[in-house]
Amino acid sequence: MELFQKCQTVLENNRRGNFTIPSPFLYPFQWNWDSGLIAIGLLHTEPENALVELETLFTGQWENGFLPHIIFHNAEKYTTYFPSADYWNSDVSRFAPKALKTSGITQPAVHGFVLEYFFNHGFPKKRIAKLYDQIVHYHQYLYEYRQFNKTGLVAIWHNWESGMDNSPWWDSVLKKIGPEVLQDIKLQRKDIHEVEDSASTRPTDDDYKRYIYLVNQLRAHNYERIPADFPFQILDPVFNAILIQSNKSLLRIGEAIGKDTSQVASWLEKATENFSKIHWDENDGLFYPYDVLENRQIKKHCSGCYIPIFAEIPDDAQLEKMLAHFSAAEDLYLVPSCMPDQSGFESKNYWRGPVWVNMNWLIWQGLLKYQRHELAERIKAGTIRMVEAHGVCEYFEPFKDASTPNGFGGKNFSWSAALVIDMLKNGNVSSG
Ligand code: 9WN
Repeated sequence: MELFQKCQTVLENNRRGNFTIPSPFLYPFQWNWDSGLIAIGLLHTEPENALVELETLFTGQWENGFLPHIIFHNAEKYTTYFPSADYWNSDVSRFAPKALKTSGITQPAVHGFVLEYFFNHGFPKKRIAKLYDQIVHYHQYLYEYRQFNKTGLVAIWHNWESGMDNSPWWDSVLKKIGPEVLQDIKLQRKDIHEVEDSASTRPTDDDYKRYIYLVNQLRAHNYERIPADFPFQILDPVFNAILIQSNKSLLRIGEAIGKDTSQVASWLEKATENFSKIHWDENDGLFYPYDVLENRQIKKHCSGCYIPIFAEIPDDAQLEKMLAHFSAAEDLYLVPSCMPDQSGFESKNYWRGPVWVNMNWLIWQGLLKYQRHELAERIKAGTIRMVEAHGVCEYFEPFKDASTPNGFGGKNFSWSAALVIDMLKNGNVSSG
């Protein structure tokens, strides 16, 4: 079967009525940034469902604007995921929807820039305007609850909020959560039974204990405010760059459909003024996360360092320095989630080394905006080659000469399918 057709079939099979699951068994519910990215692929193949995908996601929005990272549609039917809807128990929040169960943390705010694709596609103004208001409300939540010192940059409170769950970026932060507060969760984990070779491709039990500790703490605070010493408070350049790009899109859409855009404009102004001050490291020529409690950057070379390119944040000099890192990486599929020379790198383990299609798509799109066609093409061609050779997997080993199977994690993974579709179509979403 041709790759395009294969990807289309993955999306069709993962559809559950009015939304798409990321992957059967492993992720049987609706995930936040997955849905945004999936919608980009659906725009090429079944545009109405792209719009419905986001509309369905926003049925899980809380009254204070918060947008959960999982919406547990049909929670009672699917038991292959931990932590379950009951474990999250969103009912502890006075803001959570009554009719739907959700998680209590969020994920990168991709929805604004996805809405611009919808707008350009020519969907009905009324539906665009409704989503516009919902997305602005979500951003209002982020600035009200998560903004760091009026910088226009927002903090994440859980590594799952980054979407890059066990990235070596979070090692030093999670390590500070001491063993005395951790509970054993080995028997509750489901993910390790859903993938092959989970010991070398999924987070460890020690990692998971800490993820669950953070969930327990956030739940104890009704998923509202955190205490000043809450251990995970990070400004993530991926989360903040994506938020900036979404605000840029909201500004353009808002102006076109007659909304008051002053609030969005002021978020954008502050964030663009402060982004490099917080995240840029001139010596290394990379953007890094910033640990709020430690008051320092987390200097590790990961694919996330490049996502600001997507939001056109680097100036020309910064971009030159960043891209110089790629010239010595001929033996690799770009862009490893963590570079092989970094401590903590593992070639098959999830966000600790493997290449992810969503990160490649974001960097590819960014490079095109800077007219860096050669490198953009190298990343796109490598991505397509990986998926063609190893299947529509969740993540891929970066070494080109690896002898073992190179695709890992969830099989028939939706955003890999959706974003390869967009790459095959060269990002040209046809207008409606
Ligand atoms: C926790 C669904 C999600 C993605 C994340 C990815 C993985 C979940 C998990 O799957 O995380 O949210 O259980 O491992 O890391 O980016 O949104 O595809």
